[in-house]
Amino acid sequence: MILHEKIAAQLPSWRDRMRSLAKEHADVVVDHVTVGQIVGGMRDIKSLLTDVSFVDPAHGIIFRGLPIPELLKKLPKARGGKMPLVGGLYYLLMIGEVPTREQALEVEAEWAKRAEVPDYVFKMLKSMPKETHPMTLFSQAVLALQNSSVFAHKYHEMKKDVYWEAALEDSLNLTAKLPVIAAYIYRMKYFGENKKPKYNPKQDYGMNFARMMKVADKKGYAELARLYFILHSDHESGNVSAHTMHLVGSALSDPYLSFSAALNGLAGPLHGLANQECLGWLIDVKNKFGGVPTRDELYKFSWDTLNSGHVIPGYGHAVLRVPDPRYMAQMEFAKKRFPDDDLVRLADMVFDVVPQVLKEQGKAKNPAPNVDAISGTLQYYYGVREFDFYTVLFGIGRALGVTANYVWARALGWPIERPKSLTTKMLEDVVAKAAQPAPAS
Ligand code: HAX
Repeated sequence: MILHEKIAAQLPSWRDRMRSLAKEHADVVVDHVTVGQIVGGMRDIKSLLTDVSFVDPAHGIIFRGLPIPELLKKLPKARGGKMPLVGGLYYLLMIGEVPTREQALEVEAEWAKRAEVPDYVFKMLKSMPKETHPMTLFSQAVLALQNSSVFAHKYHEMKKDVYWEAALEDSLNLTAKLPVIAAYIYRMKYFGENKKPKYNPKQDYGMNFARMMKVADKKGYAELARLYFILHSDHESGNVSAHTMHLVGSALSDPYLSFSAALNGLAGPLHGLANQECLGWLIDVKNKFGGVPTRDELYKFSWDTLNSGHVIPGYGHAVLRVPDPRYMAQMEFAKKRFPDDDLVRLADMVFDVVPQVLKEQGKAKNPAPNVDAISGTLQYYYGVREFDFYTVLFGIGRALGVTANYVWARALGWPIERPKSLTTKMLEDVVAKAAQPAPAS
């Protein structure tokens, strides 16, 4: 299988690099850590290692060296579409090279072979109370699949240096099944259907998802699904979902256990729920003014939001200092396909007005839009209007990045993660010591 061959070929040199860092340079100091970082959620502490993606304050997320515009240009496209094959992105994340069309299609073919979901998973989902959150269902389904984990089954007979092979098998099996599970949850939860979605091997990942979701414009939605999954796939290792996968995986929990945990983190309101908040805010504006407001009305509405103690959702970012290229890519998608849609016009006006308001307020370090300022609007346009489902879509995309990281973490033999804790008293002692005058020399 192509991913296996390519990783195996690269492994010796990666292992050499890792060995050299660990054995010859282990004492080199990388950074210092402040009290503010410790009490501030470990913010920006440079302590994680990944080669799959990197968030650059000026260029946004860089996937294996490619910023988003370049990524979208270079990856091979789906047949009859302008958006890349998701299989091509997975190849890039795993291997670090832009695939040919054939290589991207090989990954797609692997997914098609592995997409069958056992019946008991659907039965379990169906038996859950109706009001269960779709992210809970999604995470449960992933956990329910854990008994098929190759990694878990082979664990006792495998040597450490082949863990990655079982991890790769699990990652391909898992990512193949996610669109089927998500589409089932969608049709069951909101439309009361109980039919098992069928993956069609003649269609790519994006088109399969669009067809199984049964949206009206399948071709358009397949393009959006491709873009959406690609843009949400990875975001370094420090955000909650990526870090959870990394941490749980470091205990050698298999990819199903680790990804289910990552989904539970993604389900938190401070992480994956932001896109629905943004769309909600836009719809509030639209409802209040009976359509797209004037610039002045929007300016006042934005200030009212801030003055009532709320943030303007979709704006600001912990790392980025420019408009998020993921926002720009989605806005370009919308403007090319449905520029006259009210919510798209409104989102565009928000892009014009809100940064100015945030600058006047003077708090946000980055007054520009992030990915969530527009992603819900695009789903809404295609008729996927059940806000609480949006995080499930994010989860399908995120699986691509975190499983690639998982495979490489096992391939390079990364150890169990174990940062050190201090007590509050210890931290206060450090502060008191730092405040003492330096002894005269
Ligand atoms: N509206 C109002 N105030 C904002 C703001 C916004 N959009 N963005 C930042 N600020 C405020 C912060 O609340 C903070 O105020 P306090 O000093 O009173 O606490 C101040 O500006 C400094 O914040 P920052 O350093 O610029 O930003 P943070 O790294 O602390 O936070 C956030 C980054 C994305 C959480 C923040 O910008 C925010 O709350 N934005 C709105 C919500 C949002 O869009 N979330 C989605 C983020 C994308 C994502 O990761 N999705 O998974």
